Amino acid sequence: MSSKKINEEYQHQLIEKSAQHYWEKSQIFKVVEDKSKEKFYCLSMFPYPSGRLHMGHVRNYTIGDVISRYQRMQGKNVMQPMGWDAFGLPAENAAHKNNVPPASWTRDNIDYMRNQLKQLGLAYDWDRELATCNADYYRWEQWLFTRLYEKGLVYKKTAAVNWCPNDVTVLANEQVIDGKCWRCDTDVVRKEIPQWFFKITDYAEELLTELDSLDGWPEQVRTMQKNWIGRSEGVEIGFKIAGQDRNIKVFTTRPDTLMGVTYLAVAAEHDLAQQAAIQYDNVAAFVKQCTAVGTAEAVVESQEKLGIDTGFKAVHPVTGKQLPIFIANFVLMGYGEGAVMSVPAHDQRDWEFATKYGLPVQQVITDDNTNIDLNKQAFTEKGRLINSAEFDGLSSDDAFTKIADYLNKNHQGQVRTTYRLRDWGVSRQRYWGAPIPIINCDACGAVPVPDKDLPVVLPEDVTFEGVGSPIKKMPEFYETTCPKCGKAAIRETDTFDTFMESSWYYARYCSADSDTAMVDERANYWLPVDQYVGGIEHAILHLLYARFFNKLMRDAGLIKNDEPFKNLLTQGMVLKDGSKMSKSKGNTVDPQALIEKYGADTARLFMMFAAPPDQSLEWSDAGVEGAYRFIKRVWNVVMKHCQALEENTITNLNIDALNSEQRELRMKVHKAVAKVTDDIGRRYTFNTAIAAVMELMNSVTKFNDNSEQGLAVMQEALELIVLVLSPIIPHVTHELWQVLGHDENIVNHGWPQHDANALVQDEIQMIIQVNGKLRAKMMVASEASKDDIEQQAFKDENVQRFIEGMNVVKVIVVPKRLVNIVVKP
Ligand code: ANZ
Ligand code: ZN
Repeated sequence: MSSKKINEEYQHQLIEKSAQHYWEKSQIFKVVEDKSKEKFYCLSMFPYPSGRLHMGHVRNYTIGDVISRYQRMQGKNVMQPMGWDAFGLPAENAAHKNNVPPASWTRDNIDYMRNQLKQLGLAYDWDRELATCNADYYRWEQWLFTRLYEKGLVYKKTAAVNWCPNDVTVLANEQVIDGKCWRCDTDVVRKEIPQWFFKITDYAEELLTELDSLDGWPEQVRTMQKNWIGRSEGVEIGFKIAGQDRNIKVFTTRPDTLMGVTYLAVAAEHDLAQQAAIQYDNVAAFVKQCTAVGTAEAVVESQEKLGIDTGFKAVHPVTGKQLPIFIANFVLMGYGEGAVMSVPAHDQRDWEFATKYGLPVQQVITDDNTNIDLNKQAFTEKGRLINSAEFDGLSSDDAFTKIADYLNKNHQGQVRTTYRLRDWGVSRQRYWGAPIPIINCDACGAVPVPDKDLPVVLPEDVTFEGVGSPIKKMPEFYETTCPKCGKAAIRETDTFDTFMESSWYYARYCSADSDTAMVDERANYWLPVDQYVGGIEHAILHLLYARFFNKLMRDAGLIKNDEPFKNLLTQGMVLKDGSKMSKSKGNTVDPQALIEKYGADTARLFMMFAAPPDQSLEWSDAGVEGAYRFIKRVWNVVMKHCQALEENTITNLNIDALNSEQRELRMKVHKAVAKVTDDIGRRYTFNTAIAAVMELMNSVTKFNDNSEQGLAVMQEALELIVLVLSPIIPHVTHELWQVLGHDENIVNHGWPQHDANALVQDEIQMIIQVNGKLRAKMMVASEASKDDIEQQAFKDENVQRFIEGMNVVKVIVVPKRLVNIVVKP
């Protein structure tokens, strides 16, 4: 025991430095595969190296670290890695602003933030650190991309981008502010350019059905993904175009409403709309207005429904009636067929449109229990068919099949499943990203860069002059020769969407040092991630892309697991005065100042105590002070105890020799251990675990017993408190564990088991009187409260006989002796 520590004050700087130094020197968190042990892979979402950590990071990484340290104490082989999501637009913005190349800006930030993470005492295996901007990382996604190209899972097609005609450049969505360019305020337009896509739609069904197996994910996130994938069962119907020899296809989920169709509507980008635009100027103007920026679905939903008649007519497949074909701004080109059969009586959007343009509303579904008033709104529920000729009387569900069969027989329709999910466009016209490994040859077309020429390294020594990506102006980068025919050819200068890099980093950590494979055999030991921790803002895109990439890697034979993340914890936001901490609101608190003033343990304890991890956490200076005081209190109690140990004789704990106060404290200690174990291990309610230890500390502080067994009980209590707090406040507990007489490093100690025998309460006998006369005896827990004792007394049968029909005047409880019930007739 380092007796010189006794009576020293709690000095967080010294303590934290020394613990961190020890962990680093002993490489204690470095892990390798060990088949004899159960593995636990704990991953927190890696940060974008923006410059410095914010409180959201501190919260995220503390949660992951507490779980990791707890699992390690459970005897598992725990891997907890960390890295950097290092590509992205902010680095380019900084380059414009400060004239520093994105590469050096990013790497400086990484160095600073790595140091900050180390100051938080996070139990990472730093040997696995990766930065996605390094060629030894992104070369593997370039490699996979060329494999998938060969398999037909990536393809090229033209798609719209935001284009600034003044700067002559593509803009990211974030760079379009109120429809204008962020730099020059020019109106942004849409432009169609060739881009690369991943066929994520090939995996739509698996991505959807496997959600059911992810029972370690929050229901909310699974629902969000389900809606995003958006599976619809419906019928694709071909309407003949009057006077022409061709069809217009629509997709509907409600073929039961076929007889209520009164017009058709197509998207502005639809062929038919384009043809009408050639013929009529007003149609051309309307189409132009619709195809300007902002056809994102959210915009479409919110804007006023507008349309125009194309002049074309469609022929109803059952009645043969001619129906007008409109262009409508709420029909999306990217969904179904880009055309709808409109049923104003039973679809609200169609109803609003029909009402506005004076189109007929024809009811075909009814329901006896609903008061349907089609003058007010559409009736959108399913029901029973009317006004539908041979289909009258059918239920909507039966009609679905009957009408689909009818159309199928006439070669005018077939059942089809549609997904809202679109293929993933991965081309970005930005500089700071991984180059797309394609060479465009006039003769051979798009040719993937052969393995031997990978990686295609992004030039890092660049200057940002004017606008646009610097590599688009660097012939030394893009001028090359075709790998197929050897003639001069042009390298792709677009880069990958940065979601690419974050879609597989979790797998790369398993074999981060491999320079011969994307991931190797070691991944099959570690995957899937047992616990993933991160923000809810990634509930859809990042998690969906990562799940997709996992399946791509599986199908390329690289890994075996079907899903990447077994359990998902989405941490809540850090709020200040009720709103999210953010730079733009100017309400941030800098973690660095917090760590310097109070230490990492206080920061960690506050974060874990202030709220359950999945709920938002309100910043509180008083809460931080409270956390700091609590740590000091634990420190002082241990010091005081060690002083007493020096001044008194000590002995081993002898459970049979304890008096009732000693037994009582021991019971509280073991109850708390049981609760903390359940709260941390199963419920993930770290806040209630901490509250239990705080409450226990009150009893420990009051316990003043320097007898041999008193000190032994105290020693056990303090050891257990230090052990269960160690995942949360690892530095001070590292120190206190030694102060309590252990040489062994607390990190390698197992998680304590509570002593079930200690929880058994002592029982004592009490007598029950009615009006002073002995009527019964009962056994009562020695800790029982007055209320409990009273209640138990009233339950006694004999007592009930004597008070039946009487009024209870008062009840006197003499603890540990008797209860007297005073009654009157
Ligand atoms: C006729 C109908 C009648 C419809 C009715 C609905 C109710 P979900 O369920 O989301 O898949 N639709 C089809 N393609 C569209 C497109 N490109 N843009 C906008 N809307 C489109 O939606 C399927 C329904 O959305 C389809 O069923 C179609 O309208 C519309 F009482 O067809 B429905
Ligand atoms: Zn060629």
